[in-house]
Amino acid sequence: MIDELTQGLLARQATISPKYLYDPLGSRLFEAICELPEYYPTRTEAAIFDAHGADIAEAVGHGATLIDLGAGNCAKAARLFPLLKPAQYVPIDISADFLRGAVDSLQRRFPDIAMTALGMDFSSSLVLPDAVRRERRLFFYPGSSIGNFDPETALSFLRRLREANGDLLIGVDLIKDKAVLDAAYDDALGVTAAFNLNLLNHLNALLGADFQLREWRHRGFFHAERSRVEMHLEARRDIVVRWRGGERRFAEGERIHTENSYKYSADGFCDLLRQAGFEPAQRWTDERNPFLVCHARR
Ligand code: AVJ
Repeated sequence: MIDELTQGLLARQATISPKYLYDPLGSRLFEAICELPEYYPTRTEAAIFDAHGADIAEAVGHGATLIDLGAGNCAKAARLFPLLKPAQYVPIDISADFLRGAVDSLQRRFPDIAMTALGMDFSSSLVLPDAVRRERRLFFYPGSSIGNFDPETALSFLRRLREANGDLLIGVDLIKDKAVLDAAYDDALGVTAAFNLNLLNHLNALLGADFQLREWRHRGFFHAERSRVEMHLEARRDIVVRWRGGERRFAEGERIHTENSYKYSADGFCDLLRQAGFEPAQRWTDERNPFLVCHARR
């Protein structure tokens, strides 16, 4: 992890993986983002689950082992429990402590569902312990988190899910107006800015770095040709950052690339699922704020 971070900071285009946005404060800031008027994905996806819950439950069936990738506060999956009636719930998140707090209270609310919380980074490898039943696996990957991978990496990730013997219920954000996307990733209240800047706090803690947050500015915008939203942190002036074992100079205006959030067309994403060996069996969308929920069979 330390190597990954320092290499990223020293690269000509400095880059830090978005998974480092999620320290305990970052996870809470992300929860706040989901409540912003400009950030439509969470709300739109929830509306799709509400409108088509019965269909989704019929497609998925009861008694599955629901494996929640990037579960966070587990709220999305919990809302589906009454419909899907899973036999086992396996939330996975890189923010392990945050996850445990959420699962403890969830287990009290749903004592009949066997729960196994896993604090791990599933993006690099997906080794599930024996406690996770092999039959009837359903990977749940909502919120367009798949958009953090570039399409090639998304493809190999999807292949890995398929090889892990699961069907898939996935939510994917779709291409839409630039103005809507720009506002969603650079909101008026500045919560997304705080979320992005907090990455520097996390780096200070992980690396013993001396980032001063006031010297950096949030950038978040849609790049239509690349079909993705990009987030960057931009130096407000010439800065030298030091950490245990290294340093780097950033010129005024120079950026650290912190996130990509790819936006797909519904057909384009279903093609990707097919390339990964999945059969996209059913899809549900919201026309007003284009967003796709898809059930794919292995
Ligand atoms: C959690 C990756 C789906 O890309 O929309 C929200 C993260 N970044 N605002 C997204 C995020 C800035 C989010 N994902």
